[in-house]
Amino acid sequence: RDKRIEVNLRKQLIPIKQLEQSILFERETISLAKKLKESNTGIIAEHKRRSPSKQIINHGLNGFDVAKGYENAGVCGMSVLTDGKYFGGSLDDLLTARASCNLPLLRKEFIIDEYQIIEAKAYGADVILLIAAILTKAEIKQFSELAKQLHLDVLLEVHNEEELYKSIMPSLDMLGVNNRNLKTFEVSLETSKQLSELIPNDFVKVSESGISNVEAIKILQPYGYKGFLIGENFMKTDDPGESATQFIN
Ligand code: IGP
Repeated sequence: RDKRIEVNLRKQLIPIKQLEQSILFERETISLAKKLKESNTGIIAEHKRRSPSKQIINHGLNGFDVAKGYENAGVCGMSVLTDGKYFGGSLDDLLTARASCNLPLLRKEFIIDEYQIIEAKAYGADVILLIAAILTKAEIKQFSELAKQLHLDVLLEVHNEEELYKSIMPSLDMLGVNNRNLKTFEVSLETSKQLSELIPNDFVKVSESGISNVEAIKILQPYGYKGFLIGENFMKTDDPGESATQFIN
């Protein structure tokens, strides 16, 4: 398959057998979905160096401090961008987060291959992201079922109704509505509002992107959202943990 070749060309891959024997692969994972259900604030704080829309977001914050700061702030989970090309992230960033805190960690990546899911677990992730816009229904099923076998939570991301209808299946834990239009990069909380009633209640609803103040959360909670994924708003400051605190108290 073309996609697989693409992944293989990117770097020298560690054999799957070796990943499966790693210490972190044996680690008992923590459920982000469960934490969100039990929380009143539901913040998932992201480690994000740069983005296609904003270029540089921060100038080299220390990853240990970021993860510890988020944990001390009382967030429910942390998202770590591991994509290098568009976001300047790496698997090292995931390992650094894993070494610094006990939060459930989401591997934020464009997952197009089973290998990346096994890799996620071997590098300390608890949750994977699947993006409906780049996957077929069959792939979403295959990848989410593998994740469940590995005791990883699955966050499925949608932008519109079609993607949502295509994706609804029992092997997902959380449904994330991305407020950022992938073509124009514009963000609008209206997307979360409009799609909320179409998401069955068995899934934890997460609103993603463009959340820049507590008011946005107060607006979205009545629509059933329990999780709020926030990156830039925290990472653009000198102390992301401190910035997250303001969203929790
Ligand atoms: C965070 P923001 O606007 O708070 O920085 O957004 C997160 O939602 C965003 O980084 C994101 C993303 C993605 C990045 C959501 N879905 C998919 C890469 C791939």
